[in-house]
Amino acid sequence: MIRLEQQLLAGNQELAEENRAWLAQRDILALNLLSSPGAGKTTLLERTIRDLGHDLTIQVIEGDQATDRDARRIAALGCRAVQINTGSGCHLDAGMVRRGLERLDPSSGAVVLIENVGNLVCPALFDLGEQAKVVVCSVTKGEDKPIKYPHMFRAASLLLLSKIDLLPHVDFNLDEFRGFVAEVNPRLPVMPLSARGGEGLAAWYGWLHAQRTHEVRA
Ligand SMILES: Nc1nc2c(ncn2[C@@H]2O[C@H](COP(=O)(O)OP(=O)(O)O)[C@@H](O)[C@H]2O)c(=O)[nH]1
Ligand SMILES: [Mg+2]
Repeated sequence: MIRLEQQLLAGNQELAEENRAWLAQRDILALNLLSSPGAGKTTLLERTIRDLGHDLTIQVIEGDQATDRDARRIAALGCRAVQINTGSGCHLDAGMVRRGLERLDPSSGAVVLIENVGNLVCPALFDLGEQAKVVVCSVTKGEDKPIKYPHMFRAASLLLLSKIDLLPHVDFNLDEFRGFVAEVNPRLPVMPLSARGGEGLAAWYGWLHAQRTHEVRA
């Protein structure tokens, strides 16, 4: 079992490096968005496209086990999007993303946002060739997810704490959450935000622009 898993991950890593080179040649920034189901990834993508779409060419790869609902939500904004369905699979892998990129055919200089299958476990293991993993955690899910699913929080470069407009209505202790994050990954920045009300979005947009600049210079 362990050898099979090692072979699988080594094969994925090779494809991920090919994706990374392919993206770099085209000067494309790709980010991998991860969360449990329903944390608000697609809503955040919609809002980001509405707010930054005039400035950045944003294109999207959507991953779900079934349906093209999310890709249709993105396409409704006039943004290019492709849906990947994983069937019984619980994560996107680099081969799926390569085929997704071929279908998407992103423009040079674009930002490709990849919404992974909703799952805090398996997607952490699979490099897709992205520049960075962004984990989204919602205030409705409790403070303890970072210590329960530490691999995801160690693999991520940024944590977006979503739905903070709901803080007055849920039992969620922000200080305790920050403490749990620091326990598993002290270098992980935490940005609380609401895609609904707009609070905190400026920090996320600033981070996105900084990644873009870094990618261009790299
Ligand atoms: N109150 C509130 N609800 C949100 C926010 N973002 C998303 N939602 C809701 O959360 C649910 C799941 O959102 P969705 O974007 O589909 O999550 P995904 O599965 O991570 O893509 C939907 O009912 C959204 O309307 C937010 O900032 N505030
Ligand atoms: Mg979604």
